[in-house]
Amino acid sequence: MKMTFRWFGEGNDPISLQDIKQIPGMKGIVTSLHHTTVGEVWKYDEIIAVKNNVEKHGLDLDVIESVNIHEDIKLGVPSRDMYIDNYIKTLEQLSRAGIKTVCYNFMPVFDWTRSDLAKKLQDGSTALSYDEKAVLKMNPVNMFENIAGDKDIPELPGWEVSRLKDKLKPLFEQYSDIDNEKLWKNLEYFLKAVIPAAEKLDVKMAIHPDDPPWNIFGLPRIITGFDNLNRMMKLVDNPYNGITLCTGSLGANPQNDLPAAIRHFGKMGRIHFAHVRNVKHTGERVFHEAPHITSEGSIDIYEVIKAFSDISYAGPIRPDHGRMIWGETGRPGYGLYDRALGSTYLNGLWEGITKTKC
Ligand code: DNO
Repeated sequence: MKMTFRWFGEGNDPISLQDIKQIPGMKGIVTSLHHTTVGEVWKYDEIIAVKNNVEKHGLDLDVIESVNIHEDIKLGVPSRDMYIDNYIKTLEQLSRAGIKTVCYNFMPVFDWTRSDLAKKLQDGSTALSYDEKAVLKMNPVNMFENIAGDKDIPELPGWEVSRLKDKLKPLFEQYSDIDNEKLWKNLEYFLKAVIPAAEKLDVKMAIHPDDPPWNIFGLPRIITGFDNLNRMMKLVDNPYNGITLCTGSLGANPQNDLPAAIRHFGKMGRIHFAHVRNVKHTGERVFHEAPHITSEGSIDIYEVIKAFSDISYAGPIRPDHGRMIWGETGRPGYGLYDRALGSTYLNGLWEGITKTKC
């Protein structure tokens, strides 16, 4: 496996590439053109400028997370064809720049959803948390304000709050007609158009599981577990139609057997990217994000890395959300310190497991 770190770009992330390079064992960067608007075609010059900057710091630009999907594609309205064309054009530019893995998700309206972005844990650190009862009490139209509370929190990745702000109400109305099966149809339409192009361009598509992996606010969510991941892969049975194996998102549902999923999809050659983090379940659909180490959460991270080692996973992996520790402030889930600790722990597990294998 190749250790990578998510970075939000120059001027958009308080963490520098140099900070990231100083994390022992860190090899690559996962980023996006965060200033672009969903649906537009990315410019080659802008992609290459980011790539050069990353490489200048001794790191590789391994994955784009994410090239987001326009809501019209998820809704299946006629303008989707134009947005799908644009999507393919963006993949062409990425391929031309030598970037060969793209992470994306197919969640309607909201990306990852939490009830609190800074839940105080016993040791004084703060973590992202989810409590279904609290979420259900929220008005989704004011979702961001609800979870940010009085905290001065920058925009969340994937949320595009400013773009969506005035559109949430009409969007919810449009989605009132879309149930899980219709969303499947719209995903199929997208994949049938995009995967053959991705194959030609040698760009691996890695869908990210829904977080949390169940419907919220009456919006459908379909990338939720083993059977649905299998169904997604069968829609277009092509190795370029793969997944981001995210232990935190899938692991929010204790029914999801992560090591089994890693072995199964890994043997099929469909895991193109991995996010590894721990969550602590404290009730039914109640959890908070925990330090990566197995003893602190509900997911056995040793077993997760063992499964990756069993499939000889050689792709990019990154620590995922960290807590805020040691007084750090910044993007919820994306501070430097706890993610750096997470990455060295994951590398340590990998070294231990692979060296003791005969
Ligand atoms: C949250 C991330 C997600 C992820 C997207 C992929 O921290 O895991 O925002 O990047 O769902 O498209």
